[in-house]
Amino acid sequence: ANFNQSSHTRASNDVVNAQHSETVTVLYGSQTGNGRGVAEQAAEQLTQKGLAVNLVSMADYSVRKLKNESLLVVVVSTHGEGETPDDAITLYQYLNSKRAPKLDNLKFSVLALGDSSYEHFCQTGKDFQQRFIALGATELQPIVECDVDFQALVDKWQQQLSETLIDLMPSGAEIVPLPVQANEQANSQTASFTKQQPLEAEVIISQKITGRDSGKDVRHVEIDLGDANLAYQPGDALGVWAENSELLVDELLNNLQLNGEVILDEGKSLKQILMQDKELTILTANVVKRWAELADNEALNHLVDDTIQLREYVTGHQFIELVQAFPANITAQELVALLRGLTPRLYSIASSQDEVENEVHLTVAKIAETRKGVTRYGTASKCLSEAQEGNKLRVFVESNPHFKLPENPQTDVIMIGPGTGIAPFRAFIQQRAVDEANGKSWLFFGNPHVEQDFLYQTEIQQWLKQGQLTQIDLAFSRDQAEKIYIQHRLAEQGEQVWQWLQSGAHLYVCGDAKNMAKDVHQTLIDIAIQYGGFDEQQAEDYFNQLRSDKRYQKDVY
Ligand code: 2AM
Repeated sequence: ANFNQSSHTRASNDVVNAQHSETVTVLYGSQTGNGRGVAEQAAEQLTQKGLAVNLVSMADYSVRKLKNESLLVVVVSTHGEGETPDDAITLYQYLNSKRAPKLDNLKFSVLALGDSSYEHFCQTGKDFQQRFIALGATELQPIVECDVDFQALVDKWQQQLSETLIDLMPSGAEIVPLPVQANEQANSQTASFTKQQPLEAEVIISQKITGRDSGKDVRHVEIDLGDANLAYQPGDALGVWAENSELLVDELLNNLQLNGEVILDEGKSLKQILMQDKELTILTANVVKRWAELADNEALNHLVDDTIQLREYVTGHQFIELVQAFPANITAQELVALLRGLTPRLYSIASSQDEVENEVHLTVAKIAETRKGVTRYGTASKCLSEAQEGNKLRVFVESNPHFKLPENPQTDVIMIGPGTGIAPFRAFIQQRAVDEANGKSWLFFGNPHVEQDFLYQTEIQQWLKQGQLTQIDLAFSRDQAEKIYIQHRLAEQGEQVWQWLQSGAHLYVCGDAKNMAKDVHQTLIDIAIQYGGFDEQQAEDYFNQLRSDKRYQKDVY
């Protein structure tokens, strides 16, 4: 890196000696691009401070190097229900195995990324930290657990990290003024639309694809990308920014007896901030705890002290309901500080660009929950479900390297996607048709009722007829007395599933993380035990190996 190209001088405490001796290894493991982005940013900052930095993905890291590291920065995310990203599996297992080395000479810092609306928030990061400590390493600074609106915490962590690391370095002779850091990303010219700079796209159609009597409202949504250069691959997700509804914000302001017109620091009104920048429809444990402090209500205090009750409350309510049930006084500033930042919603893309060209398709379940006679909606799903032709949406592509078709078109694929989990498989099947791939394909799909909830039924029948889809197994859970789920179909087909896997098939799971993906995983373990002759541990190892080999990929939420 070029440290002394500029003569801009900063405050003297920012001026450091270049060419420090010890290398700082920055290791990242992330399912989406966030972890990599944060790691790159950290590496760049440390480099600019004159430190020697080695930035590596956990997927490319040779675990044997670990014992020789002295300074390690780990950025790792947790996804779904406490799951380790695929890239991190090998290192994670190594650290937890008997082969793990003593790390007495290691100083490290973990930055964990997660989503606090899930139960096992930042679990992978916490596990890494615990293992490093157990192996004798010491923390450079306490673990930082970041929520989905992570930037401010990341900046603070980074700042502190560079100060700590610089203090550790032997002081050299040469003092070099630093170049003023440019804020743009190095690749800003090539990257077209991003989370921060989304594309404004138009809705073509939003069509209900569940029946009139279905308990679910699922829409097939088509969006026109126009002539914008927004490329995506099957398996990628579309990020959709949606504002909170004005009705909901007014109701909240009314309940809190706050004036929405007051202008806060950023020159925006409270109402604008609540509509555009704050999360109102996904509740987190943190928000409830902080609200409990203000409300000082006995029942609520009990609730926040009971982890299980709190979790249930958080998943079953919105902020407005908390406010209504447990009134408290709060100022506009306090409210803004208490609420989590609004984040875009990610939808697995349901189309192949080679098939639909300048369009992108989504499969959207409208979130609508009625409690005490009042229906509460999900922010983006409401907006997408009710969209009319020509409505504008702010979107961007969130690429997902961990959910990709096999490179070899002859490789077989097993796709497990009940409910809206079918979305990326529609993209996969379209893509394989365009590519004239001749590998076999097998879809497992399920939903409550065949009459009401057989999503994309006509298309699926076409695919089967034309051979784009080789095989399908269906589980309509409520069409008979006992529940039948896709994992039951998977178990019934265990022998054949095992044969496919043995001959190199790739396995994909998309949909509910909490129950479905776990039950499917257990069923796969049972299949490997029964047909592969493994014990439980060997079966786990087998699927972990498949994950590392990118042959078992999940997109679960
Ligand atoms: P249910 O609602 O009748 O229980 C898509 O949402 C489908 O997934 C539905 O048919 C739903 O069935 C089913 N489902 C619910 N829990 C599941 C689980 N643990 N494993 C697999 N499928 C499940």
